[in-house]
Amino acid sequence: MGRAFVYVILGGGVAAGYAALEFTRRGVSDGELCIISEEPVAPYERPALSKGFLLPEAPARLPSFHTCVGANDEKLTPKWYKDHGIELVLGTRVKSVDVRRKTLLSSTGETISYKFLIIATGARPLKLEEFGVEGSDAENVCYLRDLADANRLATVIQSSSNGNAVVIGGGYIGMECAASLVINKINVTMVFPEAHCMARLFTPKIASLYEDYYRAKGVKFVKGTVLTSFEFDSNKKVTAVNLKDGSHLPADLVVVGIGIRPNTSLFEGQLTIEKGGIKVNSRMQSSDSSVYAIGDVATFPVKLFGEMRRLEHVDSARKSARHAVSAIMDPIKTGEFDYLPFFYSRVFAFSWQFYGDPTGDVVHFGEYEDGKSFGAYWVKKGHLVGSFLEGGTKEEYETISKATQLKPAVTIDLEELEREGLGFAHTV
Ligand code: FAD
Ligand code: NAD
Ligand code: ISD
Repeated sequence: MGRAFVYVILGGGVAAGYAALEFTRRGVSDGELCIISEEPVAPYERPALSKGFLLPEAPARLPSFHTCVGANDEKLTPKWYKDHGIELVLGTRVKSVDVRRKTLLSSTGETISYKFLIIATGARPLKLEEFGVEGSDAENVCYLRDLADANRLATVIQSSSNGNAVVIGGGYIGMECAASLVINKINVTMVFPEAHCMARLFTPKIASLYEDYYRAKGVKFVKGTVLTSFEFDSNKKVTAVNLKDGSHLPADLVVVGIGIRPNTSLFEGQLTIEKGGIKVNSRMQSSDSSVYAIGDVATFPVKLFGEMRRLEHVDSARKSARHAVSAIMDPIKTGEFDYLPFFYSRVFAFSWQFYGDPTGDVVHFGEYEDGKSFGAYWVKKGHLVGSFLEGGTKEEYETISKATQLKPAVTIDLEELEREGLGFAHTV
């Protein structure tokens, strides 16, 4: 027995929520669209989980951050889906997919068939066990991907006030959670293998500015090493972490953010996989013409750089979702997805945005001394390819975004570019 839909979205995260809104705007009929998600709640803005959700005072809680409030758009509550005739199948894992037959099999044993499938399965956190360290299931070792993880982390934070946290990983989760832990009056030590934080994006100069601020807030950094084992008490709670460099750090709480893997396993052997994600064309269409992929799980052509990329950020999830729906419902009028990669973060009172590709020569500009408004450009083969700005105004962010999208030739020398700073983006 099973149900049949015209459109099925597999996964109920950010991309699914934005796709649903786009479907309704383009006129989907009652009963045509189904979203099936392992999570027990309607799609929400995942970025809130490492920021507002972890605040000690007035923390963000659902329904306040259901999609699509992160893009200042409608808030899609469970009632919204009902009112729009969208079947929201929650708390249900899809166990297998038969792309040839166009069917999904759910964990409840139901077969759901589709005419068009949109894969929006996102990604899962990498586990320490994948690096040979046991202990991820201890009650005070926290990963952060979904609402259940965030609830667990918030509970452990509450019971660790004035205690010690070890944050494993110096990427987005590490930096945002470390800031939230400090705000919760927890002593934080960050451990990561690289020479500085946010190594995938930040230059040493940018990183040192944020690291100095974190240090001033009491955060300690242990760099160039990794965790080798945990120590446990008789209740299997972690009491300390041991590092490869021989250090031993007492811990009431451990947060692990060591990267993600896209959830592609249902499709391996059925669809083309590239760079770890489901390969799609500029219409977000996979190697099977009835199947589309969006968000963290999709590897798509980034026209501006002439390369296939898989991005792990919310803006790309939102925009790839809208584009896929447009390509399905209005194939003639839908052009190529022309996406400018956009990343951002907010920690303490800092707020930065990055557009483009952090490759080539870097030129820093602005006020690094006062730490309030500073930035960097990346110049490759004589063209501006990336722009970073901390503490910008809405207009300034728009300016660097537009300039980077144009990939202009940089005809002045790099010292002059440094002197011109933001002024250069204004002239593009
Ligand atoms: P997800 O939002 O992860 O959704 C995937 C969904 O698929 C989930 O609901 C999952 O349960 C479901 N699913 C997977 N497999 C199955 C299955 N077999 N059956 C049923 N359901 C399934 N990006 C930014 O740009 N800025 C930020 O500030 C930012 N902050 C973040 C903070 C946190 C804590 C996290 C975890 C991520 C953050 N990101 C941020 C990244 C951003 O949230 C992701 O890029 C975005 O969520 C990707 O959307 P998605 O829909 O592809 O995947
Ligand atoms: P990440 O890729 O940003 O960082 C992973 C970090 O893991 C690296 O910086 C490195 O320091 C560390 N690492 C790697 N191997 C390690 C090891 N063996 N031991 C210790 N550390 C190790 O990934 P993340 O921070 O885990 O974030 C997960 C996902 O969530 C990413 O897709 C990220 O884009 C997303 N996210 C984004 C934002 C944002 O855009 N503002 C915020 C939070 C989360
Ligand atoms: O993009 C975002 C972001 O950074 C958040 O915290 O979406 C969420 C929402 O703004 C939460 O309300």
